[in-house]
Amino acid sequence: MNSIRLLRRSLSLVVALTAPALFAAEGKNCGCDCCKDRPKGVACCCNEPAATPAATAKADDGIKRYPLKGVIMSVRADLSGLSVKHEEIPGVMRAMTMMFKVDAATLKVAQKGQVITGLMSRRGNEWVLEDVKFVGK
Ligand SMILES: [Cu+2]
Repeated sequence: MNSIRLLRRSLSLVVALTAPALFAAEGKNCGCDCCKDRPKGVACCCNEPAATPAATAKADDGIKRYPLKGVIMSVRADLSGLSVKHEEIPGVMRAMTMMFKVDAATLKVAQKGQVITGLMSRRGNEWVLEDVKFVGK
């Protein structure tokens, strides 16, 4: 009985290790951890492209990015930036209000008072905020 259980366990381990790749090729739900909560027949998540290929590429560019949370104090379209009152970034920056360059899409939807998270990095003498997410008011 125990040996059967052991055999089943090691079998499922082998399946768990090999199935994602196999099923990924077929585009089927393989039952691996990431597929667990999905209905059967849904393409395996192992087969999906990375959620943010751009972010991955960015992470390889050698620029250090730090997660930040803050509140938009003003939207400065004239500077392509946001004035953000951000929390302390331990070891990097105390809590303060400062300007961040953001992309046009972010600038367009940003509003004063919004709580945001993002990744800040230094570019020359400017600070840039990327992957801006609006998390509340
Ligand atoms: Cu700062």
